[in-house]
Amino acid sequence: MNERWKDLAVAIGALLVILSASGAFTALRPRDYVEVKDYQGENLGSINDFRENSIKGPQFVNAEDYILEIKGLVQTPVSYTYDDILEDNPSYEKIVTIYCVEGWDVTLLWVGVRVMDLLEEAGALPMGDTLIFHAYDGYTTSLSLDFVKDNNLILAHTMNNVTLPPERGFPFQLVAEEKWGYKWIKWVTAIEVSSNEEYEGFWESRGYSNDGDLDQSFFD
Ligand SMILES: Nc1nc2c(c(=O)[nH]1)N[C@H]1C(S)=C(S)[C@@H](COP(=O)(O)O)O[C@H]1N2
Ligand SMILES: [Mo]
Repeated sequence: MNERWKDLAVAIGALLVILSASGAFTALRPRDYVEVKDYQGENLGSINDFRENSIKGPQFVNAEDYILEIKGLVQTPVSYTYDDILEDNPSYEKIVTIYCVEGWDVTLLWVGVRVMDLLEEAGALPMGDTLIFHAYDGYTTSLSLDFVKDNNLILAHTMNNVTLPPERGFPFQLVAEEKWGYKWIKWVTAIEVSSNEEYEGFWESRGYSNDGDLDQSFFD
């Protein structure tokens, strides 16, 4: 390296130290580490192994304006910011494979908050047995509340140690383990407690099974 480049490198280094001390990088929360590719002996796929075929293409959600609503059959509707969700709830990690009906799958390390923890403050009413998830692109899907509870389903904010990129669902994607990929809603904006077990989301109302169980055909 010649001297001029060395000086430049030192100047950039100093600038980075000042910026990180001043908190300018806190916007990169929760984590922006290098992607992990294996974890506790398991080989993981990559966040680049997905095929992007969302109904309206990638959505770009701004963390500063983001609100997650908990609504429907609840004692008190509640709205959370991105920071509220990450700061006030423990995060859990799981290695789970997502299978799309189009024939691809990816196994990743997911980190996120439990859906049931997010419902606690709002308080689901006794007749609420279904959760309808709404997304920024108008997509919806639903699951039974018992399934979400019994499997400790999480809304992931991190995949393979990297904050979800916009096209992967930033800020949150539902990790709907044991269900086909169309239940893994991205860009989640609201969780609605409902008593309508027959509710059909975007793909479900177009002929895909409402149970969405991986061990069954995805056609109704
Ligand atoms: N909001 C939203 N979530 C969505 C979708 C979508 O179109 N919009 N597509 C679903 C489907 S069919 C799959 S397989 C998974 C993963 O899709 P991806 O590879 O496009 O991320 O996201 C699911 N979640
Ligand atoms: Mo899919």
